[in-house]
Amino acid sequence: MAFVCCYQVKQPNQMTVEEFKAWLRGFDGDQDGRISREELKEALQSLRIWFGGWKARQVMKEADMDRNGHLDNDNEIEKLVTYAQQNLHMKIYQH
Ligand SMILES: [Ca+2]
Repeated sequence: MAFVCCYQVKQPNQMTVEEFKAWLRGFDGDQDGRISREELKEALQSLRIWFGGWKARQVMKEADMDRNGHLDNDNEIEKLVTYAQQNLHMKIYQH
């Protein structure tokens, strides 16, 4: 696959980790405090990130350390933050 430009962030993409978590919670459709791949996909698509579904799978591979299909603890969210910074070009500040 030869994608030259795989993503496009048009919304404000600078936030603190706390804001990032709050933003994520907005996509926690069933309000169970965990982020599933589907919820993550919606979050990515809301940023108009291309191939949101594909990227959501990549993120889960990287960040879902206990492989339970959800991002549900601080370590996993931390990984997600790192992924977003490195691969989604989001600027997330540690305060
Ligand atoms: Ca997990």
